[in-house]
Amino acid sequence: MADQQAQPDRELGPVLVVIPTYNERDNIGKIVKRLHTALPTVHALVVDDGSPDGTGQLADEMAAADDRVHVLHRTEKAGLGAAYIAGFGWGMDRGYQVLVEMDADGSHAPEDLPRMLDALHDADLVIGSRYVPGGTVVNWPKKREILSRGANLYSRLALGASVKDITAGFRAYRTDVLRNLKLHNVASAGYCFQIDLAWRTIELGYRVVEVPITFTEREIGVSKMSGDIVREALIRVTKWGLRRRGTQLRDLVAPKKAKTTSNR
Ligand SMILES: Nc1nc2c(ncn2[C@@H]2O[C@H](COP(=O)(O)OP(=O)(O)OP(=O)(O)O)[C@@H](O)[C@H]2O)c(=O)[nH]1
Ligand SMILES: [Mg+2]
Repeated sequence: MADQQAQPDRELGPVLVVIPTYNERDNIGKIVKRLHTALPTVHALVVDDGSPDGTGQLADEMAAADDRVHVLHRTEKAGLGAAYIAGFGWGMDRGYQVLVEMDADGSHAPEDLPRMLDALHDADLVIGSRYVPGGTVVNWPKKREILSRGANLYSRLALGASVKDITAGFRAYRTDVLRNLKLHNVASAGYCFQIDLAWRTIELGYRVVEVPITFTEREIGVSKMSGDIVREALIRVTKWGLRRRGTQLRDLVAPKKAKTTSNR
């Protein structure tokens, strides 16, 4: 039971760090070790989509040796979003009060997580942000950084959101927030999933706080970023943005008949 084993913070309750993996055999051991050095009592859940390189089996061995490590096996590669939703469901069913998203590739430093959890005392969602003062990106190719900054700017303008790093994948959610985000109708698969969930959280009026982090380009393994993932984000964010504008226009023209704003 989560309540009995993972008590890093009495006020926040038990914390589960969800780590999606696809072919991260050379990274997973190191990242979980760093996590438990930074925060010895949090639990980790590896959500593996049947990695051909044996990441899932290695995670099983880690779980057998350490009660703080858990593994969720899925049969096929179905994208980051689906892996997180499965992991969140696993954590919610077991009573974790905080659910953290963290990559396995070392881009997200577990050493930044204690500060993020501190900030969660006064927030509902904490985003580990590259683009607030103090946030940095290390070793990223210029092209990759331009893509990320461009995606953030476009999303902010389209959605009217003030979050500086809305595509960021290092986050801590209060579980109660996630329960209200209607995760069953999230279809976003790639990093659009991050935009989708952040925007749902903002629209429901929750407190979102950005904490500066150091994001480091992966040193080992292969990125899963692809043209399809970028296209998905572009199409969905444009659609949500247009719908938002439509609702604003309707509110202006016929305020009494206006419906509640919704991005779905
Ligand atoms: N379970 C699962 N994990 C995935 C999938 N795609 C990516 N991941 C994991 O999600 C994390 C982020 O993926 P990356 O390949 O690093 O992609 P990224 O961080 O968006 O892009 P880069 O900046 O290029 O690294 C890593 O831990 C991956 O192993 C997937 O389809 N299923
Ligand atoms: Mg990465």
